[in-house]
Amino acid sequence: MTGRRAWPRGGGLVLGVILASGLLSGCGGGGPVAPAAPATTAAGVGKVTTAEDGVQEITLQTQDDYVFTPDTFTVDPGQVRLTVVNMATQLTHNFRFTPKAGPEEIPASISLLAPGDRKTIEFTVTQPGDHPFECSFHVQLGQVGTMTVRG
Ligand SMILES: [Cu+2]
Repeated sequence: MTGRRAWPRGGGLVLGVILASGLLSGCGGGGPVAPAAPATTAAGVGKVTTAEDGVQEITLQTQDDYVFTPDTFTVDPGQVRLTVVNMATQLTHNFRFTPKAGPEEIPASISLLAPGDRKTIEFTVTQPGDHPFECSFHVQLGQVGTMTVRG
């Protein structure tokens, strides 16, 4: 229960790995989506770290498809600072916690994230469990994810 030491930021080697293996096996039909595979991963994407002020930080990436990278991550109860970077050249996305889907209401959201934008929100979580999130524009196309809060 003691405060944990702030981890140094950066270190930036991250997960090209999850991108390497096929993204969505269940993606039947394969619509004619933009050919741009997410060859570029923004720095710091995908890893939960603790900032110097003690707040947990996570950066997600979107691009010219309908996937959050990563689409799952885990935090401890407490404050979270979440950034979404949109590496797309075409698609605008957004970010919200799916209404009435998780164990608690998290009103923080990013209403619009144009190509090239990055935005950061902060919120506090108290309830352990799975907190589903989505891009409301593309939820029908499967652009969803899950933030797990540890018990
Ligand atoms: Cu989207």
